[in-house]
Amino acid sequence: MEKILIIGAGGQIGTELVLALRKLKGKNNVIAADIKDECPDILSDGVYVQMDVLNKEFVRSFIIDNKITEVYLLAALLSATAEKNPAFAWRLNMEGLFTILDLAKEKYLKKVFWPSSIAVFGPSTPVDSTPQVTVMEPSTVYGISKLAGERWCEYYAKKYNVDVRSIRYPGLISYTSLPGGGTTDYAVDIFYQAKLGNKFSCFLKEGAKLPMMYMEDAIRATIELMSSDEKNIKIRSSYNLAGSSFSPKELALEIQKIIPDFAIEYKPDFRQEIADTWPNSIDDSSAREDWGWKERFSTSDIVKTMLSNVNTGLLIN
Ligand code: AKB
Repeated sequence: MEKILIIGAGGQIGTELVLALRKLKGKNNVIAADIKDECPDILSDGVYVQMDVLNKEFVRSFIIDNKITEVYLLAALLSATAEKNPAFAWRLNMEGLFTILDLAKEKYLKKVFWPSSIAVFGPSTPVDSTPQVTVMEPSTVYGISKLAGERWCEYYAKKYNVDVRSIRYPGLISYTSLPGGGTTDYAVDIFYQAKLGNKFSCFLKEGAKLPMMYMEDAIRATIELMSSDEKNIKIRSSYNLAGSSFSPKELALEIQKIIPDFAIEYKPDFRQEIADTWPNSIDDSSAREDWGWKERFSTSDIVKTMLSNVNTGLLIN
């Protein structure tokens, strides 16, 4: 029987992954863990544990004592926050990964999911249809930690037969919980401001085109990757994954099809420098061939779904 632990369950991906996995595997088989003392209301139908991923002894004993078989390790600092606190970002993004990979190496865990990001690419990477295997010279702390993590995942898989699986997530767009600390977060904030009837001040330039994906697609991809037969998983660093790609201007034009008065201004800050080093679009043919990935949400689907579902009350809580 699978017993799943999701670390970083209160974040943008974690929240939706817990909900989806509880639906699929039963709520008693999916434990949510996060640094926050209080369980987020939305996850209160199942077990919640306060967990600091840097408390190695606690993480180890929790996993061993509760006979956890599968871990999704989502706790991390994202690109913009990591630039403000590089030493802590490196520690947080790497140490937790080693704790979990070691537990898998010692056979306490059967399977591990660890998220990578398009941030592994850098200014010398080809920007259009970025291939799975290409030049990777990330220039952000977050990107460096994700690239190092990818190399370690592959190393543990090859040397110690650890079943670790990973996706290089693009910017993720969702309405259930707010993102925090990312360069792609503008593409979520924009919907709240549009819904409130406010002019949106964008921290990226109008032409900053980046790979993006609707959360439902990202969660489905994660679950499909994790449930695919082990023999299909040929890449143990991390899979490229594409949904749609758009710039702030293209997104604003899509929103204006539904809210014609929507206004946007561009005030690029330090996050534009991060975006400048990331691809415009991603070639995800390996994920398609190996485990059958196919996205469902186009940019216009994302816009329609977000505008009908964002709850501006979330901004206050
Ligand atoms: C970020 O912007 O830092 C993240 C990412 C692309 O990994 N959303």
